[in-house]
Amino acid sequence: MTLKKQHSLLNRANEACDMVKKHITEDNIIRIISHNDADGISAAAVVANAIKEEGGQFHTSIVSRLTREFVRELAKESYNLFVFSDMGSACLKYINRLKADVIIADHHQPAKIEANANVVHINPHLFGIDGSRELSGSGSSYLAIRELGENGKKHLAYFALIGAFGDMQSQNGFSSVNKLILEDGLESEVLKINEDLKIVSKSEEPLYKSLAYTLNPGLSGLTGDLKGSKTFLEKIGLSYLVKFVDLEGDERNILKDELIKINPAIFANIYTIPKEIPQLRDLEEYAYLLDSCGKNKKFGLGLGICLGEREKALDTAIDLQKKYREQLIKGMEWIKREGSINLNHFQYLYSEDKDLKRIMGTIASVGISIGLLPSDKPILTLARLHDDIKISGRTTREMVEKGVNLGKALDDASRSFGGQGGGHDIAAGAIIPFNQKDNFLNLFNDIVEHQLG
Ligand SMILES: [Mn+2]
Repeated sequence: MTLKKQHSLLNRANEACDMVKKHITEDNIIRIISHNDADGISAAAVVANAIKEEGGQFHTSIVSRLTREFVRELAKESYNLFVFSDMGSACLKYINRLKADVIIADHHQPAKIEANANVVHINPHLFGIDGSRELSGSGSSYLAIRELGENGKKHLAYFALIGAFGDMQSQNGFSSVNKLILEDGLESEVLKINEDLKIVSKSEEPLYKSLAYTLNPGLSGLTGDLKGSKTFLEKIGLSYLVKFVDLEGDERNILKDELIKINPAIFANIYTIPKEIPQLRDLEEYAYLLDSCGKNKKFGLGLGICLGEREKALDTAIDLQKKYREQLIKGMEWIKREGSINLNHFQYLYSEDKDLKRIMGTIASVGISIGLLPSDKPILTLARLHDDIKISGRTTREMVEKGVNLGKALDDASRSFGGQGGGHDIAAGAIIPFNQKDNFLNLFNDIVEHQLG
């Protein structure tokens, strides 16, 4: 059954591949529109890299949200092929009106309408595959170009996994279509797996920063805590200023044993591109770097790095990441101090602070993973933007198994008060008018209660 679903999905993707091939042959510039997070940027990158390798041309826009107005503007452009990656499925109604050929390569919950004949719609949900953990937007996009060229594009499969990491689809390794993509990457020999400590910036930062900046998996007492990390390293007899790569073998073993005591998941499979420079070698860290580009609205920078730009572009991106990490540390201090606001069936964070607003989603997840916030309730983060509130929601796999569907709950609750929302069962978003905040929170609480039966 599973294989049959995958087979139907791959068949759909091959239709897209033929479409891309046709437009490259006709020398058409291909218009790519993608989402602004790590998954969206890798999605645009995998398509753009494939087109580039085949001698084709592309024009890319990275946007935070696809609106009806934006699709209307696109309709005025004279391109013959539009590719929507990591977005588009929810906007099918408007995309259907485009007169050109269209590929949608998405993994968010799709609108319940049929695609027109000129639209190839790739989305795991259409084939009974779970888009929140079995395939990312960059994965859907990779499938759309997988068979392109003489030898296919398996050497680009790693971009699909960068996106999967960006969308947190790798909690216990990769499964389903993500696993198929992983096998493509291994087969191409561009990608390697080995077991090691999953701490970040092993060759760039002093050890205490590597520990404090490690978010996945979270390390209680160390993640987000520079002082805690220093104290921990002093206690186990290691210099906190040394870099991980400069540790002796026996020192690495001490560190490994002590970190495993805090969280066994810290020693796990690492996915790397050995031929890459150290800063981009680890796929998960590559995703973090793209995420900081995205969060700072430097989408071109992130995409440029994926297309091979190094040196200055990379320095700028790493600089952004440093600033972003400093903000995360402050954010972690904030939730440690304030905690979350609790209703019966969910908890939330609210802020009007410019810096906090950008990182609230991340600190909410990390806060739950290291026990600063309760894990038995979904969490919403509410960021005020003038007259609106931007909401993002996350929960755990366990809560989803109990019936929680945040995409549906946020969609229903926001619509009732003139907003809009949607997404995945485990992670979703919405926008509501500021003056409906309390009504929204109460209704959302009722909906989650109802979902929990
Ligand atoms: Mn995505």
